[in-house]
Amino acid sequence: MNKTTKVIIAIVIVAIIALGAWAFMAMRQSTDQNKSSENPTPQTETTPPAEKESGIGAVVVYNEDGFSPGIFTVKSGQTIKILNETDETIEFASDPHPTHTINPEMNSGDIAAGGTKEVTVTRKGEWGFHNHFNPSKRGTVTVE
Ligand SMILES: [Cu+2]
Repeated sequence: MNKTTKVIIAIVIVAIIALGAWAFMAMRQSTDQNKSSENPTPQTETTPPAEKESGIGAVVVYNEDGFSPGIFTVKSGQTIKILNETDETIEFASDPHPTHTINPEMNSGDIAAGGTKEVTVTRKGEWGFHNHFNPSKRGTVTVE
C-alpha cells in the first residue's frame, strides 16, 4: 500500500464517519418532530363555527305596548317567531300598510290571540313591519 492509497482510505473513512454522524443527527431531528406532532399543544379554536343561517333568529312578543323587540336583526334564512300575547288577533305584516308589498315573505297572516306564527326571511335589507290591525304598532327588522 503506497502513501496515496493510505490517504484516500483515510479520507473515505472520515467521510463515512461524517456521513454517519449527519444521518444520526437528521434521524434524531425527525424523531423529535414526530414526537412534537404526536403531542401537539392544545390549541384554542380560532375559527368560530360557521354561523347557522337557519332556525329561529328572533322571538318577537306582541302585547298592548306593541312589538318587543321592535328593532332587531336576523340572518337571511332565519325564522322570526311572533308571539301574540294580547287577546285580539294580530297580523305581522311588512310595510307599507295596507298593501304589505315591501317584503311579502314577512307577512304572517292572522295570529290568533295567544297564538304564535313564524315567518322565514331571506331577502336582505331593512324592512319595516306593523300589526295590520293596529298599524301604529310597528318595528324594523334588518336581514343580513
Ligand atoms: Cu297593514
